Amino acid sequence: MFRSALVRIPCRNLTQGISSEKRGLPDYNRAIRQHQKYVAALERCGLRVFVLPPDEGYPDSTFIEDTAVLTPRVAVICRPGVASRRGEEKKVYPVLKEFYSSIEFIEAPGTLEGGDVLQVGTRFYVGRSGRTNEEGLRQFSLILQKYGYCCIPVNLEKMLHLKTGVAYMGHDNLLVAGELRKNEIFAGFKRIEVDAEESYSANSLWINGKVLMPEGFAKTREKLKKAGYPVQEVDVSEFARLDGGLSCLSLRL
Ligand code: CIR
Repeated sequence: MFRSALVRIPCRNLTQGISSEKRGLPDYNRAIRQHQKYVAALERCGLRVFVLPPDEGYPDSTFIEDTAVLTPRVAVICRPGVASRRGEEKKVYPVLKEFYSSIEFIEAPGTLEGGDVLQVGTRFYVGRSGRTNEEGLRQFSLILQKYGYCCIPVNLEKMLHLKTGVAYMGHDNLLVAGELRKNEIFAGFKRIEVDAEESYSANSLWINGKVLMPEGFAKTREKLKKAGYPVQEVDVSEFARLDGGLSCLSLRL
């Protein structure tokens, strides 16, 4: 059961954010409107949403999920794998101190981004990606052990983050796309496979029995409805231009 979420309002410098594909620049005003609707959707899932102010020093700072990993027992402050984002995590720390008595840190030269971490009960699947390195994985694994959790690394070939292509939907159900669809690591789950042309929709969120998914992916929506999930769609087109999905826009706790 999630009770709260942290989000950060997009900054005007959003247009300078990192983008691997040529999807065009995000429109700031549209991004602000979409972000407000995203917050409202989280609230409809029963969450109290804490809204942090925009941070012009970090164009990608609205993708707050990458700065920390929140678990019921401990918060882990990440260390971003890309220089332009390093420091975002320091701005989140004082806020998390209000919620957590146990906070741990990923230290240099380790890197870990929250988008690479998928929690399933006491197991944490962690993407070995362009953003999360071996040392980050090693440190994170030790932290998890200390709190009675376990770490399962997942090799990524093309995806930015692990959760770019997989979401846990509860009840042993996984929504999976692309290179992760046939990954043996997820063999024990019931897999809801996302069609190649809708792969962006694998980054959905299961919150208190409801699913938030990006708008415009009819096949995935039908598959989720068929599996019995109440689905809410949210338009996040401006964040997709910067390789960001639904999950990256919040930290849930
Ligand atoms: C970045 O490249 O870091 C941002 N433009 C997008 C981050 C997306 N975060 C996520 O998937 N967890």
